[in-house]
Amino acid sequence: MKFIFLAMLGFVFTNAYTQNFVPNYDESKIPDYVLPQLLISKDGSKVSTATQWKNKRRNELLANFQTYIYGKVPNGDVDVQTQLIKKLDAFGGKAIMKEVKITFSRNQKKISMNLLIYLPKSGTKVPIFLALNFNGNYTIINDPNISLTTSWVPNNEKFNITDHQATESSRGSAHRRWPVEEIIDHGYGLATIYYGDIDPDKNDFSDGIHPLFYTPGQVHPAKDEWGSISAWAWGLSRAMDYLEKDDNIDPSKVILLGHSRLGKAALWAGATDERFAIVISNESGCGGAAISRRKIGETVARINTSFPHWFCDNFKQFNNNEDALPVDQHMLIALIAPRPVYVASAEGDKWSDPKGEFFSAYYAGKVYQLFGLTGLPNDKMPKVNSPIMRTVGYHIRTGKHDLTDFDWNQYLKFADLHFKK
Ligand code: GTR
Repeated sequence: MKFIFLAMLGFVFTNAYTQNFVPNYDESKIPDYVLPQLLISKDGSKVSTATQWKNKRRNELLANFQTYIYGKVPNGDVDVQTQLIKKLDAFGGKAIMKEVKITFSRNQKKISMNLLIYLPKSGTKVPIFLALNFNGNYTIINDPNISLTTSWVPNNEKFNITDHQATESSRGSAHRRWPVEEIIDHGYGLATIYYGDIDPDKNDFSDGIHPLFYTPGQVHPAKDEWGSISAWAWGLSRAMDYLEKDDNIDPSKVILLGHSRLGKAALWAGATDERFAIVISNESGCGGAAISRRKIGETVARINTSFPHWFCDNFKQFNNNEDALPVDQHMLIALIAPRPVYVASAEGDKWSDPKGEFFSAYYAGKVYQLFGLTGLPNDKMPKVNSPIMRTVGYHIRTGKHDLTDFDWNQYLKFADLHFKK
């Protein structure tokens, strides 16, 4: 009874806050702020070499992001079973399509995620993009061979989804965001997973991967334990465990890509798992690439209220209190160094704060310089549709919040630039 009352109260508060929230889009109204120092260690010492960064500063920052923002993955092994469920020719025989079911079990509970893979038939181990998708593997392309997801999906009248179960009517519905044949023709593979297989995107910690790691009696992650973004990132690392074993894939050339909330997950996975060779954030915004202290568009308080399950509970201490954060998001980008990282924004996506995303990418450059690599050339945002590609890449394109062909074309070029040199 008490729990139901509190849940109702929470719901009323969330709705009221979300409805009354007025985002600031005026640069002149940004409060003065000082970014935490990237290259000064906790003990006050200066970080001036790549070794000092790798052995000391990087660990301090990673620990802060773990404790205060995304949450720690609890200790303990999980049993993993991998099963190849489909292997077929695709695109008239120039590619193969595979479905790999990966089942995790622990604590008498189990969940499965389905990895959908397209690979060009090239005779060599290919580089591959790995990306989570929003609505199910079967939505990324109109291919009748792809299994419908059996995980919880959001209801959607347009696609006749009324009981949180995927229906045939949304097969291929997201194809515009997934130029699979172009990726194949470019010599790359694509692997994708429905993010809801790992943890359904709702404020409910009784489903998804979290309960497998609970201690006896636990029903919710501890304050510094993983929220959903960290869980999705964990799933990406488990997909990587599989990619490393696939004979047709080059595990040293896995490019992690994510859009929006899945861009936040891609950045966090790229920060925590150094096996990912390149990391791409497409319009990841607040809690992703955007500087939190700018408070433009979506803010920490707003994201923690609308999506209370995305970050760890400790992050809520920083609602309307960004200056107290021990880190800011340029440090997240820096955690990816020395591996190439690409941050992308869209002009019409003010909610994600394009300028704040650009600044993160720019400031992270200091760490790339320690490795003798080049970040973005200066703190002036480039013109729209004029990508910059160094070890750090950035573009702002025309158009709205989306993942478009323009974006993909840049990512293919960026991957070529770093893999084919
Ligand atoms: C919005 C959210 C953003 C972004 C976006 C998305 O509602 O406020 O942080 O993640 O969703 O994932 O499409």
